[in-house]
Amino acid sequence: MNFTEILQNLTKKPLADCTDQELYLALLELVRQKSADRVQSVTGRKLYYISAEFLIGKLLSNNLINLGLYEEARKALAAAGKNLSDIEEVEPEPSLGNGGLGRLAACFLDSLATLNLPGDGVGLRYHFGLFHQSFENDIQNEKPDPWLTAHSWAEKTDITYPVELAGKEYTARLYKLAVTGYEGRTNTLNLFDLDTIDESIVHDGIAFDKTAIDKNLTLFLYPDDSDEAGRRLRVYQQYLMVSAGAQLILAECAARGCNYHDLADYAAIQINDTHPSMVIPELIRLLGKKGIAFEEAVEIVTRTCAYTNHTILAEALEKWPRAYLDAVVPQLMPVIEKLDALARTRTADESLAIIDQDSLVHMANMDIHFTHSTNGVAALHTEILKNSELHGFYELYPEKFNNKTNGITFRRWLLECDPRLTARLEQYIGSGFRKDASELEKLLTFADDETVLNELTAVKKANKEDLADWLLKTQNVKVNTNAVFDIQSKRLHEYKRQQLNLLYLIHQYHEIKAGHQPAVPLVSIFGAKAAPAYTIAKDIIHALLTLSKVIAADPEVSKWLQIVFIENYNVTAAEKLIPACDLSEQISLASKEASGTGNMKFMLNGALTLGTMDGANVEICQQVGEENIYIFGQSSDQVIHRYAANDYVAAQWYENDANIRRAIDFLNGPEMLAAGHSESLNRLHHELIHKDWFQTLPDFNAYVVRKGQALSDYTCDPIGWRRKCLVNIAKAGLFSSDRTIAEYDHDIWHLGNSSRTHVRLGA
Ligand code: Z16
Repeated sequence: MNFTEILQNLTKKPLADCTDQELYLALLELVRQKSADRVQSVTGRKLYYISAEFLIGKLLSNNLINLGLYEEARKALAAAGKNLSDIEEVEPEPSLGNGGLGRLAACFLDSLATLNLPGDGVGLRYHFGLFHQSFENDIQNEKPDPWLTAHSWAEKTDITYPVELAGKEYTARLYKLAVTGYEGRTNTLNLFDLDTIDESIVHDGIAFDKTAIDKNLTLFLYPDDSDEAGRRLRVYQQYLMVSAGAQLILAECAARGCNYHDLADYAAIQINDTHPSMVIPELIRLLGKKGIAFEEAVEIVTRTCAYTNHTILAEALEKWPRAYLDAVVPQLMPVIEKLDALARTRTADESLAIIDQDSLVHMANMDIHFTHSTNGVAALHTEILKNSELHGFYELYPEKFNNKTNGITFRRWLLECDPRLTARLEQYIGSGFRKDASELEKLLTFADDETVLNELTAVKKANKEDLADWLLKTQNVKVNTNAVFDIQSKRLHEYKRQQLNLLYLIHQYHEIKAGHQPAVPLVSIFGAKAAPAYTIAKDIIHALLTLSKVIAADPEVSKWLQIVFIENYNVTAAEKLIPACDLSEQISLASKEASGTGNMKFMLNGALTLGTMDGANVEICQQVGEENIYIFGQSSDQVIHRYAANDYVAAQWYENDANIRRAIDFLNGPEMLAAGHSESLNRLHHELIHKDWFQTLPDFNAYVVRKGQALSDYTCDPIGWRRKCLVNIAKAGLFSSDRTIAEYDHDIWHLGNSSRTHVRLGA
């Protein structure tokens, strides 16, 4: 059968007569069948990547590419007058993650399957995932974002496990989603849910009754935690995930012959941030029920589990009041108390305890004591963990600490999102880079080939035209594709410093007004969701939207400057933005961004980075060399010292620098107040002068200068600019998640039969 016949067998009528919806369902079914053919039996150690988030994005094209069906499908559909990209639009995006951490989990699943490693995900089947963002009156508005349609990638199974929450028994049901590898095996993403969830209790945006657990437990990813009921609900969610997950792991291992004493020979469990940390006491509890004594269970679990830390922001390291745990998971508290007592026999340092004097349970502390590996996600981040944030732990367990610099899957972030660039690369260096990312370095031989450089410029230009079409269609804005496309897309957080970019744009507004024309027109694009209860983050969004209007209304300025804040930034939007980017904004306060992964995606697609020496930017700089990246700002050491000395006073910077003052005072000056909301603008103005916790002002001038340099290079030396882009693409291979996963496997997991684990336990 040819491809058209195969598809027609599924649609039961000529393809030309099918709706896009019918074709989507046929392709979904085809992918199901083909991916099932690639399921392999497991021998030896298997990974369970347990995570509250898997930001998988749309799956149709990704699966077609990985199964080698994309081109055939595209051609068969085209022959029937159908467009695969129209069919892609039918698919709702599963937004089961906030940002980097969730997307990393999705990239890791792709690489595990691609490398033919046995590794499944364990998580929750949220009904809505992250909220849908719209702007109403230039203010972020949140609504549910449904993705579960009648025919969904996640298939319901008959497998259920009992989970006890607050003394009541609930039934967790397993849904399985096939994870295809690129020319590799098929693994599984296991997602748990309750049958009793009631989507109709959601009202007024994303509000719902937080007490009706049987109806609301898996409604949303990260329900609003600004009140206590919301925080308790997170504990409920986390325990549902880890208890059902632990039962699944034990059942699968037992079915393969595990006698529980040898669990570590059958399973490796990676704990993704602290959200799944309760899997440690839960496994110890379940092993106890199988007749294994506490001491041995602790050793088994320590050998089986490993922990990844994704942040040094203290407020992001979870500490649960023990009263919550007493109420929600009373069965775990005796175990957690014994773990606390055991930890206290290993160290007298109170700050390393699990239960502190205020009766807070420190989840990360439990992870580090009772897993065999703690890793950071970029070289700088791991060094900061070892030398400052987790220094006491590092002294106690030096052998547990290791670095695993993040990575991204090139299937989604190059082959799928940038087919033009992919085709050119194949023409220059062959297709080996599809499986071995380090082959991108072959591109360096073309660094002085002007034909190649001009072709790369043409690719970028065409991608910018595509983005311009998409912006017109979806956001109703027109952009000038001769302008530099400068993009900052990531969650809205003060440490990521969208407000620094905002102050720059105000500065440019004034400069243009004063007759200082910039080197080139600039289109400054933002994509970001703010946590619903994060007031200052929402104020920053409002200020950018308001400034965007002020500029658009001013013909003198709008010739040179345009701000586009796209609505509802998600994986699908990222796939449109990234290939069209010239300048990638990675401007977090040094030391605060653990790694970043957007930085890698932009680089791979031939954008240059404007960034601080933070997270993986440091390694990007090392790869490409200082002449191929725009670095500015304080170093992480300077920042850490400033925090330690506690002597940063924003108001002094404001008073002593006329440019800073001019930019900040514009925020609630007459032009902005006429176009925006005074309460929000005044609040942000006040925050920047009197707090500025993430030290925007000390980096302001350096940022203005460096960005100016980048824009003038872009205009004055287009060939030199494109050569820098080429070097960035060529040097991006290090940031393939295939490399990251190979390192995890080599150092921590030892999957399959290749080797048994011989992990050294702590003191
Ligand atoms: C998250 O996305 C990250 C850290 C965290 O503690 C919680 C969430 Cl939801 C991010 C980091 O901020 C980012 O630097 C990193 O690249 C990403 O996790 C993946 O490691």
